[in-house]
Amino acid sequence: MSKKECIAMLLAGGEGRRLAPLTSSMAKPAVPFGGQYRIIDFPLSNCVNSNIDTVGVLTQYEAESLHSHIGEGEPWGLHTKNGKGVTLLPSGTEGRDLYSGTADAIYKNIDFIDNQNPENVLILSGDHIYHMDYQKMLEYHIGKDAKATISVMEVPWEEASRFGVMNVNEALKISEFAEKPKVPQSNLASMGIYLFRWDYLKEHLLRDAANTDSSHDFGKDVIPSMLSTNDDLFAYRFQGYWRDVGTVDSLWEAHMDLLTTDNGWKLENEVWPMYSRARRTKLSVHKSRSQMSGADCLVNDYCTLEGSLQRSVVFGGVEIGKMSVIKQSVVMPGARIGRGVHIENAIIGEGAVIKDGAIIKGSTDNIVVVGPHEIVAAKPVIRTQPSRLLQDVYEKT
Ligand code: ADQ
Ligand code: ADP
Repeated sequence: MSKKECIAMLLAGGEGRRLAPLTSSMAKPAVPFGGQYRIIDFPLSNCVNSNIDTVGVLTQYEAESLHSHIGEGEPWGLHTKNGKGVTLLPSGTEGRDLYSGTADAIYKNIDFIDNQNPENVLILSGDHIYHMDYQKMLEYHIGKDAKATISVMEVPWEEASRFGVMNVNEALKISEFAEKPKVPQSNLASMGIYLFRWDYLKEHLLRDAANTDSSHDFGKDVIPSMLSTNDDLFAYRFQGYWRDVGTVDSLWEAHMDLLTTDNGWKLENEVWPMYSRARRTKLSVHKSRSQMSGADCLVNDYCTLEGSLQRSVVFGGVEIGKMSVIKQSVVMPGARIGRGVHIENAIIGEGAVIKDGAIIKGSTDNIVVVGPHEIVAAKPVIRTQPSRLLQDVYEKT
């Protein structure tokens, strides 16, 4: 096969424990986002808009939830043909053993990558909300003659310990890197988006695989090993909105970010279209939006809304009964909310059923989650803790 300039490998196999119970039956990248998408639609749409036509998706945990969403890649125009398009690469099949870490997942797909014959490989995460032109990063990477380029952003100091952080010189060459340090010495954070020259990465993956002390993770093992010989790794400063939605609070905050224009972030825009597989949600008549406080809410057309909404995001197929009040919350596809329900600072999972009169109340620093298909009892119950700690209070479907 002729040489390709760049292909993408999308890591989508992590368990997403910190998003529990939303990830009880689906992989983190399959979690709904933004009224009509799934998280993985972001990196996939970015690939399409950046003219990256070959994408491998590495799945492991609850792989089926992603396989059914991605299918043959038609919604993204990434049909698998002539060696292009999207290819699902589940662990545990076709000679691939279970992936033990992010670098191991790529290592176990060396043959796939070799068959594509790429000059560069872009490694992406399946749990980020952002619009990014990867071609610009590629131009930068080539311009710097870098062996590897890591996309970076400054993050608030108090959050820096959640990320890989680094020190760079004036030319943005990386001198030090620490994965999730307890006491960070820098707030320049890795976005977990890496661009490598393939021959260089392959050599390091082989070396890492042979190292029995390694956890086979990019941030913990491979990047530090590359820097130990002072190789040319560069930071690429990304300008724009980006959020890692790996935790319940960050997922909720990223939804609230959709409801304001202050941050310059516009999910729907003509320059950077979003693609997704349309769900065949039950088409229900949209009865009334009169009680909805306009710009403060994002509401999918295919829902029945009889209660009132404030600063909330509502997906397709949702039903909200009379006299119900939903504030600062996210209601995922197909959730059914009865009458006289009060929901505040919460995420209601896909297909959950909230019976008449229930009260679900979190706070902005303690978002309550109702898991997918969970039933919250008719009797009024006040939830002030995440459901993952109080699941026994409820009936499960
Ligand atoms: P984390 O976000 O903690 O840190 P990690 O949990 O390693 O990253 O997951 C990255 C991606 O890989 C996720 O999309 C996950 O689903 C997937 N993944 C995890 N394990 C996998 C496996 N075994 N097989 C396939 N896919 C897998 C990383 C970096 C930090 C950086 C942050 C930015 O390590 O340095 O700051 O991303 O969010
Ligand atoms: P969370 O941190 O919410 O549990 P992640 O998917 O980010 O979710 O995974 C947590 C940690 O476990 C990460 O460091 C990741 O690399 C690791 N991990 C995820 N899946 C696997 C796996 N199948 N095998 C080994 N480690 C994994």
